[in-house]
Amino acid sequence: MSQSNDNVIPKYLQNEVSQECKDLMATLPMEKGWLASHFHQYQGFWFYTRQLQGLLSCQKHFNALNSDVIMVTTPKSGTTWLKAWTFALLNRKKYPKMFQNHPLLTQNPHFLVPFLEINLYADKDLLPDLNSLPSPRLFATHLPYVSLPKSVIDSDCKIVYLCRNPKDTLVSLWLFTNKLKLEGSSTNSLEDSFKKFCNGVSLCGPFWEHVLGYWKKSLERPEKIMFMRYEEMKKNPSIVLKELARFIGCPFSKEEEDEGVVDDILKLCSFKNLSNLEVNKKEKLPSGEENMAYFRCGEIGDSKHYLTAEMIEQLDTITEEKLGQYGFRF
Ligand code: PAP
Repeated sequence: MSQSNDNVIPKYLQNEVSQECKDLMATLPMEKGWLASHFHQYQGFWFYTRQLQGLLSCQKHFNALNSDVIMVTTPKSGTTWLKAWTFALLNRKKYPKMFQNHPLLTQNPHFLVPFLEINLYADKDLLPDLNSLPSPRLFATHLPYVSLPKSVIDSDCKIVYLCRNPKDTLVSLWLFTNKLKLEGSSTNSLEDSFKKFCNGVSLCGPFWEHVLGYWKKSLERPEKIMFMRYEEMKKNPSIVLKELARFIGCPFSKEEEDEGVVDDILKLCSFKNLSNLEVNKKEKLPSGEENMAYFRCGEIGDSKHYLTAEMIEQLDTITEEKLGQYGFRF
């Protein structure tokens, strides 16, 4: 059922959303978001208002080049870490002295690798000029496979997909959104967030469909999509980093390996190093989030300190039901 624009968009965003987007939103199912007041369901997935505006704009205007690298992540799966890894890999010739003048020492990875729909295409009146960016261009997105701009699918650009087990993803998302809430506003209870997550109503959720979309495509087109898991990055960092380097077309040479470049990148991008930098302790992103909100504990299984045994069982059951039949397990 169509609703009036007054109800489907928060008042303060009325001028920031195009008429086309407003008209579309009036036809979409809506829910209350975790942080934003409005969540819209489009192409089967949930987005906040500004993000949907950016999604429509990048679907229409973004032209992927064959040389582009597009990082896709489910929110809270290690995006910040993967951005750091990929940026460090692609720029290692430019900044050989990694611990002296590397941009990752003074800028947050989210600043160095922008999101398509959240940063570059978020302004309804302004399209980014991406032609002058050095090649290979590096972009990020949280979009599900069905919502990717057509040129990303049709071109030979590389897609690197990262996800994380749903228990840690949920807890990380719940704590993150509560942290970003304005002082004085009420926080989300774990019970409510858990229910929403299980029902698929989470940022770019349903989580399981997001994972499944890329899992299936990565099996069909392994040369196009590299499928990664946070847990593997934690357990076998140097193996995964080397695989990633090969996949995006900048494999490590024997000399580099002998010189310790793999270890240097891992050290530069480690939780310990990044979270202790002044920039990540004290500064904010242009969009207003404190950089430190992206670094909490960075461990596998920390969710067990928050979730009840019943919650864990329910999440495991949903995961097995939805993904097990496709040979996918966390
Ligand atoms: P985003 O989707 O909002 O960009 P994202 O970076 O994907 O967030 O997720 C943040 C998680 O990655 C946090 O997990 P936690 O809440 O369970 O602790 C954060 O701590 C973790 N993280 C950030 N940087 C690193 C890193 N260098 N190494 C390992 N984990 C990291």
